[in-house]
Amino acid sequence: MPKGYNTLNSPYGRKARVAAIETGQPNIIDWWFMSREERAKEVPALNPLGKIPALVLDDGTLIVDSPVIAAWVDAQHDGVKLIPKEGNERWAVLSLEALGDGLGDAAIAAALESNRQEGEKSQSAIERNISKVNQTLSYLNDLADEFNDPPKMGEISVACAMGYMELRGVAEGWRERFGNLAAWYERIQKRESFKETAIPEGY
Ligand SMILES: N[C@@H](CCC(=O)N[C@@H](CS)C(=O)NCC(=O)O)C(=O)O
Repeated sequence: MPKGYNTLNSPYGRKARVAAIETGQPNIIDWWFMSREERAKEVPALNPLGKIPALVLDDGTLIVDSPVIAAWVDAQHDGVKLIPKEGNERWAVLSLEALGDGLGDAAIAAALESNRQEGEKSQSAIERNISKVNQTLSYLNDLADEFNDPPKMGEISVACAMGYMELRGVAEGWRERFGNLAAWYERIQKRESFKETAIPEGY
């Protein structure tokens, strides 16, 4: 069985797990949920970028990063695809997935910078990243009424990034400012795939 390297709080790793559940393949990957120390020790030998998620197939093929792992998961079943095979719908789904990933990047960067010691942290880096988060939330708020239901890979990526954003308290008060998006986010959290992959307390 393919071996997956992951953590319990990664929005990117969660995307791949949600994709597996949404396509009816909950056990297609044998995940190792690593601690931060295990990741630092083990992952660079597989993925030179040292990042999770990473997937190693039975023949040793390495698959990175999360959009490619998600595409691999989607290629393993014959049902309705999370990533449409052709047409403008394909490019719209992949672009929404990329926006979700970028939202996760900005939320992580803001959270990491905020956690640095006083005197070492850059207020301008924090503000730049929070501004990217807010701009993206505003853009998504305008699109939310047209989101796919059931979700495709774009919506999955956005919701996973927002889960991390909430966990770290980036963009406080976003629900009041972006009501459409908040209503959609509440609905998607009720899906089995999101409940099963919720970030545990304490992360
Ligand atoms: N673009 C990558 C981002 C992956 C990523 O940033 N993973 C983080 C965890 S959420 C990581 O492994 N960070 C460790 C590091 O950068 O050393 C993807 O979509 O998979």
